[in-house]
Amino acid sequence: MNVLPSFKHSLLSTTALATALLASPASATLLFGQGGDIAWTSPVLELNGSAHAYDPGSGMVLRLTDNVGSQAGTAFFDNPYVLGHNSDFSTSFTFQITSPGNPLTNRSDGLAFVIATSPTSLGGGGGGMGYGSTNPLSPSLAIEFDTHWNGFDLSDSHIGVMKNGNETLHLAQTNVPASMDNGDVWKATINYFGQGDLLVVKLVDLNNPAVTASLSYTIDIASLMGCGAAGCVNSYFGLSAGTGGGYANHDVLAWSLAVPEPGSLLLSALGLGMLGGVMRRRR
Ligand SMILES: [Ca+2]
Ligand SMILES: [Ca+2]
Repeated sequence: MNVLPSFKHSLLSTTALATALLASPASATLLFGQGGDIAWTSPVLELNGSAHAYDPGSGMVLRLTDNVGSQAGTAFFDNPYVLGHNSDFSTSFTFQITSPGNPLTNRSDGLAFVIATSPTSLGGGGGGMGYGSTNPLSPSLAIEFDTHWNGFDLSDSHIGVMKNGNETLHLAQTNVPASMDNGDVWKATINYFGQGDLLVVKLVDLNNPAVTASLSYTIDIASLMGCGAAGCVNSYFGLSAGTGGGYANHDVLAWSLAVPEPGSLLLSALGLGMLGGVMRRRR
């Protein structure tokens, strides 16, 4: 494997850092899309189904679906992570859902942050939003930002915590006091604290910051994702969206992903070309 000199340096210093901070694992923050180091066209992102990089005139976005019916799209970061029982992660992304289909009550269906076991995972569209429906991802965790009321939903604008690609079963959910497909830029922030199994989700309409929603839920993600006596399986972080009878453009503008340092070591082992850029911040 070719390893660039800067890689060697980063790998060595990262190894030293990881050794020094065993009691307090460091993390690295990856920044995709607008304002970040990694373009939506980068080969480290696996784009599946209807997902594609697109410039609507305001800069490149990750367009998970166009505003046509019956779409499903996912985008996963290609680096595998082993989510152990004490693993933390933190992620945030800005999204914009535009041109919802007419009539407006047929807007659909929303998008999700997804943890799955393959970077090529692609669920069905409609209410499954690219993580569930006709091809449920299992095991998986999805945090959905749902813009369409189905019979099993709380409302036509809610956040849900979902597992194993089952869009009908909300482990936790909360209303969002505005339509997420209003064309505004929204920011979702998801933090997970492995030691207490605590998942915290926050959402704000950046064009109208008084509009917020949040929820917290206790869930053992490591066990959900197959971490048991025989060890743990690889997990991948991604985003998904779907359309059904109704539709909209589902765009992600920027995505930040703070992951444990060992994942970054694996990233360097994979020989991916921007380690120096992505290892820009540690905590
Ligand atoms: Ca729905
Ligand atoms: Ca839902």
